[in-house]
Amino acid sequence: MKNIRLWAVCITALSTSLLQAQPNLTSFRPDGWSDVLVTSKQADDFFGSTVLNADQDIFVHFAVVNSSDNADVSNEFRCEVFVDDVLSFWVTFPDLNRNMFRTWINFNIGALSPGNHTIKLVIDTTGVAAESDETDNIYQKPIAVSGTGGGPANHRVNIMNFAFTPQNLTIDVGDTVEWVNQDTAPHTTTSDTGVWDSGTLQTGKGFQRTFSVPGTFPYHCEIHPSMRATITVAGGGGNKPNLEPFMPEGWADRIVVSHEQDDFVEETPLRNDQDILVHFS
Ligand SMILES: [Cu+2]
Repeated sequence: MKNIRLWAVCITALSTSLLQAQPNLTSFRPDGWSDVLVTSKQADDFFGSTVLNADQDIFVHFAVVNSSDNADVSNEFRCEVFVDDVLSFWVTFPDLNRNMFRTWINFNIGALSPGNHTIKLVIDTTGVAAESDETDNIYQKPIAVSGTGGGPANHRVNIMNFAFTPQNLTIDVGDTVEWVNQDTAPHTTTSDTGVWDSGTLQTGKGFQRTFSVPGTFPYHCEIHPSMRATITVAGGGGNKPNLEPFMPEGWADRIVVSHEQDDFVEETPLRNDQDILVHFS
């Protein structure tokens, strides 16, 4: 009798523990990624940036893990990505075993308007998996998109393989440069002339600086002095076209008013009894 009772207790304990074995889906940062959800200006860039340009497409990458070590998700489940609370795209994963993760990369959400935006990942939107924790299925990430039309631009310098890439970068006054350390070793970006110093940047960390003065700015890594590079800041609109009024030879001014056709020598004062012709260049 005692034995039977003991078995009953064991079976009850076993079934309770089986019932408690639940999967848990949540967002996940794979090795080498800067976050669980990454936005980038280029495909296959999993460090990405939260500072993006309005004239460039934006790529979204995210990863989902089943953090349970005793239960699988064996059904297909759906994840949705929202931009400013509007559904942008959704993905269906076939299943997800315990302690495994899946990624979805290089989804092009197009360009966004200048200003601040929020990218939101919602995991298992249809509630397929009964999870041990249903409160960790949403991840939100703020991003900033800067304007176009000759306005300031953002540039990226990757620190990888003990080098700054690109090594020589030319930008315009007002533009911002973001350095991101993609090496396993720590680095710095330090101006040779004391204009800026990022301090030590560990793997995945970045540093930003806006350049408001034209000139050539050599810099280096304090930890590895052989790492050298240059930012060249061109004067206001130096490499952009510039339209302005112009005075051709033989003209009296950039705008000429006259009473006769092909008369580019100004007549003043003009008379009110004749048509007035306007010429400009
Ligand atoms: Cu270094």
